Amino acid sequence: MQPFASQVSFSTGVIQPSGKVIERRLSDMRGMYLDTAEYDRIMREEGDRLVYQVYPVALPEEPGQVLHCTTILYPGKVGDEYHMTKGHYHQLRDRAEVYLGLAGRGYLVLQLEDGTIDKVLMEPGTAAYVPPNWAHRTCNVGDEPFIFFAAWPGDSGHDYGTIEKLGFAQLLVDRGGQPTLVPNPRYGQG
Ligand code: S6P
Ligand code: ZN
Repeated sequence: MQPFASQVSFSTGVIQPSGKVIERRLSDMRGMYLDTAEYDRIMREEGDRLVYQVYPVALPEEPGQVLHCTTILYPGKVGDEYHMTKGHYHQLRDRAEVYLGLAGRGYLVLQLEDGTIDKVLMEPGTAAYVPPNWAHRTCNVGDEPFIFFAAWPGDSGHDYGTIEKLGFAQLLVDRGGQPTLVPNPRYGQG
């Protein structure tokens, strides 16, 4: 493989050239937001919102590579729960990851498989570390797109199923203007 470079726009999050851009809409996240009545109302009255996009640099997912991409997480809420990514563990649980905040304001929410939760505030310039074994999800707590760059080992793989089934033990919600973690009453119900 030859060395190469990609251009990352810090203001828009667009990477050029990029691989296939991933778009996640509200309909891709059915069951993930706690307030299902509000989810249904938005889908019915406002339509299927774009929640986030991922611009990947095209690379083979194999040992030795360092995969990297940007995520553009649009502002908004479902009820009092902030727009968020689906969240995942890495298939190989001991593969870590680095996030770098480029624009906007968000939280990285992390969880171990025993339900232990932590969160890290991310602003432009914040390099946040996802250690081995932690599931990770980001939430936009601002009024502008929250944009970050991520890099992780090429053989990590993604396990979405565990989070789709069990959820996160705590959810990030707006409590009087303050992003606050609250217990997820549906955690672990499968
Ligand atoms: C990949 C890394 C990020 C996420 C992206 C979208 O390991 O953690 O690039 O893929 O932020 O989140 P998700 O949970 O839908 O993959
Ligand atoms: Zn990841």
